[in-house]
Amino acid sequence: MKIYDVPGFPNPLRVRIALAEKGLSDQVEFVKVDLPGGEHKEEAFLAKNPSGAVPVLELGDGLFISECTAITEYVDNLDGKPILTGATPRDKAVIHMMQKRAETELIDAVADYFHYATPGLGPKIEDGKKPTWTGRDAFGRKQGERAVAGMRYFDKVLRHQPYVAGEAFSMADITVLGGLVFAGFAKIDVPEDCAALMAWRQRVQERPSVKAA
Ligand SMILES: N[C@@H](CCC(=O)N[C@@H](CS)C(=O)NCC(=O)O)C(=O)O
Repeated sequence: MKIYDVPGFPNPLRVRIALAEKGLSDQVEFVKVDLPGGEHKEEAFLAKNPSGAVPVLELGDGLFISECTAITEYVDNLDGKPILTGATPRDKAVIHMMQKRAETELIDAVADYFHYATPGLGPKIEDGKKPTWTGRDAFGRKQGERAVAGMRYFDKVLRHQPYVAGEAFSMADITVLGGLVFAGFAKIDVPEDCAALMAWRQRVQERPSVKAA
């Protein structure tokens, strides 16, 4: 397996944590993509992922899989013993629901703030995005507020259960952690009163998979 990504970036981190949780990191060849240089917007990369984003998984038969959730589903089910995406219909549904909330209300909202309300990845990349849209800064700032509301939502969830989707660490936790890492990158602070969220972050950061990623 090959993964096209950038070490340290928030979405690539999600897949790297999943691989480490599954003990698969050393079975992957990582290929670094030059994001600030715009390599992900060139034809050769768009042929792998038309969305022009990392990470992308390449399988031995030449199939390319993008989206962290799809890649995580794949690596989690390779051995027939899923530990991150749910083993029962109920667990699968709850994890899917919570991870989607983590994408929409946190990591994607932070990404929009980063790309539209800050210099983001620099003019070479950002100026190509929605160039005629005059309200992009205001939209970006609104998405920053949405991300903070997302943090408050997950704080509330974590006051009553140890992990985002319930009793066990899952893909939903990985997505929330990716969201908080991206928020740090974009300089969006976690509100000081989100004690449960901060305690959870401290705990998950101690996991060997997170330290290794
Ligand atoms: N929904 C995608 C998000 C991927 C994504 O946005 N990755 C960022 C890196 S953290 C990227 O490639 N950004 C490039 C850009 O926005 O131009 C996933 O789950 O893989």
